[in-house]
Amino acid sequence: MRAPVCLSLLAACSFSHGSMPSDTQVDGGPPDMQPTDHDRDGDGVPDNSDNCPYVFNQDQADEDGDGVGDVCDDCPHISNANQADGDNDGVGDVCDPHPSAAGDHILLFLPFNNGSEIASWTQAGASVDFVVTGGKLVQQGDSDLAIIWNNSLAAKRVWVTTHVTYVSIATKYQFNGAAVMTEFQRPPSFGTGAGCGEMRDTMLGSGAPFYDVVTFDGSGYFNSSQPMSGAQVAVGHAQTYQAHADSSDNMNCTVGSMQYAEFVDSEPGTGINLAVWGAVAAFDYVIAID
Ligand SMILES: [Ca+2]
Ligand SMILES: [Ca+2]
Ligand SMILES: [Ca+2]
Ligand SMILES: [Ca+2]
Repeated sequence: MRAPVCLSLLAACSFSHGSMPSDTQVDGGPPDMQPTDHDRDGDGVPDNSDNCPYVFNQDQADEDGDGVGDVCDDCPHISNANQADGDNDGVGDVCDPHPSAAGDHILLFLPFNNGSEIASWTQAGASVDFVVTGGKLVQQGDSDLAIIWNNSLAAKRVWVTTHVTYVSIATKYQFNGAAVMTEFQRPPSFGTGAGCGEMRDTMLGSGAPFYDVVTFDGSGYFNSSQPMSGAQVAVGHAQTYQAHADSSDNMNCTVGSMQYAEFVDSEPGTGINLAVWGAVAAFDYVIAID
């Protein structure tokens, strides 16, 4: 019975040869190398759906939702899908402190998606309870003073930007507010430093003004800057703070559209500081550009 079967197969093969497509034509021979198959950074996400096809980022985190992943976004905190960068220094035009002069770079960007981002940060103050949750860094404690900082960065000349939302206000304290700071020193126990943010002083009475640059030393806070307008420390209030100290020790503070500069006796190397007073505040991110 074997011979007829073999003959039949041979006949079939002979008949089809030349009229059917070759094996290579049918299945492409070697594995197809279509764009959908590429994963140049090896993070398991194919290039055509990878928001950073050249940088390993399994989590595909995209803080500003512009379709460009955090690790390859030239302004990871501001939506800029076109990634325009006029001076080609890697910092996008919309967040470049010097958009027409190359030389800036992103020193640090923390989107607060993972607790490991603050593992090396040091906390100070009473009842401090900073946690990373829901993509934010939240100071949850009912604290009169809470400081968090990272001493690994010489932040004096760095442009530090954060976005904060007030979750609740602890009315039992005189001061309520939050700030990003380019200096903080301890001791003395209360600390000394200067920050850019907003503060409400309840001792100033009803309709109290709000201040941007905040300075403090071992004995108290000093709201030595200008009153705020159109902004207030209140539940739900959200604002962007940017602090930068120049070579003359002027701290330049931007709160929303307001800008203010004040002399501070700043010391380099004291790291990036985020502070909250008498409030529960949530920080979306912190970015440092120098
Ligand atoms: Ca990939
Ligand atoms: Ca992005
Ligand atoms: Ca962006
Ligand atoms: Ca640039």
